Amino acid sequence: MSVALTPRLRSHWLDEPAARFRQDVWRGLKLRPKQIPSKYFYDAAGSALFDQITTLREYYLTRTETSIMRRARRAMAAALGSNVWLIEYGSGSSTKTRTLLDELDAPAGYMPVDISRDHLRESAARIAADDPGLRVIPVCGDFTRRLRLPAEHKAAFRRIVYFPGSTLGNFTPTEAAGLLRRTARLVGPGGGMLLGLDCKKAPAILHAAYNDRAGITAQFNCNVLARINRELDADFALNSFDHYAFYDPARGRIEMHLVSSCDQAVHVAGQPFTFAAGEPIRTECSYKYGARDWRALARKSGFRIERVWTDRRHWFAVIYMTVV
Ligand code: SAH
Ligand code: AVI
Repeated sequence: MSVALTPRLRSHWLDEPAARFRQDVWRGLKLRPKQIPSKYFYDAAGSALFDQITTLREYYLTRTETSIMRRARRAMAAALGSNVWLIEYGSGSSTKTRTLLDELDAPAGYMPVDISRDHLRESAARIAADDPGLRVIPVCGDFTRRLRLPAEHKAAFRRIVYFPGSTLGNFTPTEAAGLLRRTARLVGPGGGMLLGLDCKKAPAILHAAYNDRAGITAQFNCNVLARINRELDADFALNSFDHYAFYDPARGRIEMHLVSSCDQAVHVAGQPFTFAAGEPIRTECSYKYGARDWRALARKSGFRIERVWTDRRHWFAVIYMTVV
């Protein structure tokens, strides 16, 4: 369905049906360990909480990536070239994109893709208002599914997928390779991808980033249960699940859980689920990358790495790759 927001802002809403949300939650709560897909964090409240996380002292990711983007913006724009369509996965507030768009030579258009409908609507409207000459086509949908993107980008000289924030880290290595292979097909020969990835580093720094003192990450984590209560007629007792996040150096990933503090039963859309005291629901994995990991990923998915920009401490990397 297409909805006109402003005369220039034609939007595509490929909404996730409530039935799929219910199926995914039912299926996940039957697994051992129980799981909820991390994409369900992002309703309006979840996106607002994520934006708060990006400002936390402990959450160095956004600050570090932003500084890389600011410092390297000219070199990035030169590498991407003129007249490109910029397609962004998981665009959120599109803050870092602004830096890139301001520097690009005559971009053909900007297509932010995000699952969080209201947040996307506001961010896209802001970008369009800031740059009245830019064609902006927001697409609300799940980029892990076979999205049929609006055809406008096909006429462009070159397509670039921008995927910042280390959101790729929220997928297993197999899922990440699949997503990148589909991206290579989408942008085609001559197309490219600009990918932001959080790097492996001292476990204590990673641990602190997902266990902030103000408890905002805990609120972000618990919001998924509040969302399930709101949208799926469920009865999670929110104060009987505790935020628990840790870094597993062997797997190179943060795991985020909600741990039941007592024996209890919960109903989700009429289905009962039991929890033992101490039983976790895994809500997110956040993989951290080293140079060897991203080289292997690019090789497997049909991309050639052209440039890598990083910060002084090598905490975060922004990688430009083109289709081989
Ligand atoms: N790119 C922003 C936001 C990162 S948060 C930044 O770097 O700060 C992750 C974003 O991806 C959220 O806006 C969330 O709504 C979106 N997202 C997560 N999984 C998604 C999926 N499967 N399909 C589409 N959007 C998704
Ligand atoms: C969006 N994504 C990369 C964030 C991350 O760091 O994995 C989500 C997040 N989870 C907890 N804090 C932030």
